[in-house]
Amino acid sequence: MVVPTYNEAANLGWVVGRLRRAEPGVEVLVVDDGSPDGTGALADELAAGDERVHVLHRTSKEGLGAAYLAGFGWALEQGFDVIGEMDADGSHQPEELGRLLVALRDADLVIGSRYVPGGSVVNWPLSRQVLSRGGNLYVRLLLGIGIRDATAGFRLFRRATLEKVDLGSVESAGYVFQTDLATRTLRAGLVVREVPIEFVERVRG
Ligand SMILES: Nc1nc2c(ncn2[C@@H]2O[C@H](COP(=O)(O)OP(=O)(O)OP(=O)(O)O)[C@@H](O)[C@H]2O)c(=O)[nH]1
Ligand SMILES: [Mg+2]
Repeated sequence: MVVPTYNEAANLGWVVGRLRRAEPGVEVLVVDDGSPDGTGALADELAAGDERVHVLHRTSKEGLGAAYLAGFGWALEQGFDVIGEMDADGSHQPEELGRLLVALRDADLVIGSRYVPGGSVVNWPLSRQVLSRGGNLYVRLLLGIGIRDATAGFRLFRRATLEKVDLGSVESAGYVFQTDLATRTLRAGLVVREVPIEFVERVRG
């Protein structure tokens, strides 16, 4: 699981601990963009105490997409068969990862989705819900895709999926990276499955 961080010192230990307990076989790569709050040093401490925790330090904040591309590159190089994404702030619950793993048995990309039946968002004000649902409707119409939650960042890719979507030509550096990768996966003729998740608004940081 690739976990990008920018100023997540209040959350990282909590989330990585939960992830390691929920899925002991999963390795974690923290990709920190030189967070001024010391998240990078905290990640190093976690890695020093756990051989399944790794850290990639980047020198400046270049956006979520750029951090994921770096993380995916590392994970592909290491030879992992399944490569995932999740936020470091607790919005994506490690305890739900097991269901995503099961769904990947017959999919090339699994998205933990807020907007399929059974999915939900906890503690978002109406304005944020409208922005997120509106953004999803917009990209769905613009790109002609059927994914209900194309902006979601709790995901699992098969290694072969990342190899087929030509990561070298990805230009989206920010949050639109998620939509870009989902669309590329569909256009490569691959199977995308959405699994309902409960998304929880960050409580700290
Ligand atoms: N490495 C890196 N991580 C980032 C960057 N921007 C955001 N992140 C991380 O990406 C994940 C998602 O970002 P969030 O800030 O939670 O985005 P959000 O959920 O839309 O916003 P919040 O409501 O504040 O939680 C978090 O783990 C962030 O720490 C970045 O530029 N570089
Ligand atoms: Mg968040």
